[in-house]
Amino acid sequence: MRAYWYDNITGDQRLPHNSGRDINEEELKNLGVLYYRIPELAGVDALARERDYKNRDEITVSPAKMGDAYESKVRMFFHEHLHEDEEIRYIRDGKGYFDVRSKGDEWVRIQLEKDDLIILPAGIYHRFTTDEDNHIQAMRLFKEEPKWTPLNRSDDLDGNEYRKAYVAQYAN
Ligand code: KMT
Ligand code: NI
Repeated sequence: MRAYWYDNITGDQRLPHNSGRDINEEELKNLGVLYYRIPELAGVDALARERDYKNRDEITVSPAKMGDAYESKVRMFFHEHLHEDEEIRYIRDGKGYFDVRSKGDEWVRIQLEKDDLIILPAGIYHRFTTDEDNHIQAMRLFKEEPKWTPLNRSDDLDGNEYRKAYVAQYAN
């Protein structure tokens, strides 16, 4: 895992976009984002049990797996959105970037690779992209079934109870 301020330069989302200014784990924690390195699946099972997760799936994002749908999927994941539930992403292979919004509404880019696990709190605005290698395999863990849906950023979401709870706890 490596985290840094996004450089905001227009162009390919799959490039590193590293401004050169790093962010540490403590700063991620202040945004409600938790990071763990977990080499064994048993460790993930324990964490999931502790935090009361009930569902999981595995996704491979690559042209080999997705064919013609790959490019549109990558664009879709990169739309800024939130979820009404905390979510875990556990990387099994390949690499990718999760971008999360800072308190000041800037992008923080988090590079994840195999054995990296991230917990995103409910209500945080974020987006995802593969990198130039165009391959990631990830386990996605969900607390509940009905809340998996991404809600794209909009002013309407300012009144969303999960967004409000996130802002109250982390973003003011
Ligand atoms: C998300 O919530 O944005 C995602 O799950 C992206 C795909 S996981 C590699
Ligand atoms: Ni998401």
